[in-house]
Amino acid sequence: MMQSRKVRCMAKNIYFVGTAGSGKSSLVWAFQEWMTLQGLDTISVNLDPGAEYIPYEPDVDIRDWVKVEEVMKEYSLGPNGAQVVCADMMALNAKELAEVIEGFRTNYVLIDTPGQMELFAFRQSSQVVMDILGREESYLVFLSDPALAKTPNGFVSTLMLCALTHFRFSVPFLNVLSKADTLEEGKLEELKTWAEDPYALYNALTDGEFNARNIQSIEFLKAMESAGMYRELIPVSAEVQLGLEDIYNHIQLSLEGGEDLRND
Ligand SMILES: Nc1nc2c(ncn2[C@@H]2O[C@H](COP(=O)(O)OP(=O)(O)OP(=O)(O)O)[C@@H](O)[C@H]2O)c(=O)[nH]1
Ligand SMILES: [Mg+2]
Repeated sequence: MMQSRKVRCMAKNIYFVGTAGSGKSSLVWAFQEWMTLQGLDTISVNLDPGAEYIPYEPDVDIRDWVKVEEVMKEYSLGPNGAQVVCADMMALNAKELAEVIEGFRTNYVLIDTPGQMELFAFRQSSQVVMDILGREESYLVFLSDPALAKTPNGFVSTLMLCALTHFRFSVPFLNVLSKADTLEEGKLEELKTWAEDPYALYNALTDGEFNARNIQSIEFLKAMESAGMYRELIPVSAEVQLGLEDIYNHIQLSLEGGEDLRND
């Protein structure tokens, strides 16, 4: 008898990471909508204990365990201090979080990370969370915000932020250019060229001028290239549903060797 193609295996944990306001929550929402339309089984997890507004209803929400507002009151802390305490408290609740997620018996866990990316990227607690949820099946989608990436120097900066995040977690990753719909066509083409051709970026960085800042950017760019961080940048948009299939294809290729779990 033919086996059904919709095989349930160990869930893949897909972390959406990026600077504050880069579009993480919107992309989780759009990607989940797209996955659902494809007949793929997903859940969304909010890992931002300070989130005030989330454009979707998370299936699992860290705020059920830890909330910035409450920590501020209980420990008389300001918002930043409370965020740090909350980030650390997340690790204490990671096992329970993993059990709740496991209870959904889903294939894809879409994880929305805190607004301030340093809380996720640089606190030890997120390493604990990733280990407990299953590091081998983890994938990072790093969001480069056009607000930063649109200048040559900012473009290299966002490559470095992506590299730093990857360096911290060492799991397969994809660098996406979020909110691509906000860029004029010419600008988007220019950013795509920078992403495909290091010489184009090199030329844009120097613009014929060699000053200390340019030389520094070029050295950083070279470091990104030799560290294998100078890679494809996928334009995506939650607003106009752009690049969502590209994200899925990259994840499949990386974690599943290309096997498609769609029930078509
Ligand atoms: N035009 C456009 N706007 C977007 C897109 N994605 C997000 N935005 C807007 O960007 C702002 C921030 O989006 P969020 O999804 O909340 O970003 P975030 O990274 O989750 O923000 P924090 O969690 O606060 O760091 C909101 O005003 C969104 O409407 C997009 O694809 N296109
Ligand atoms: Mg968010």
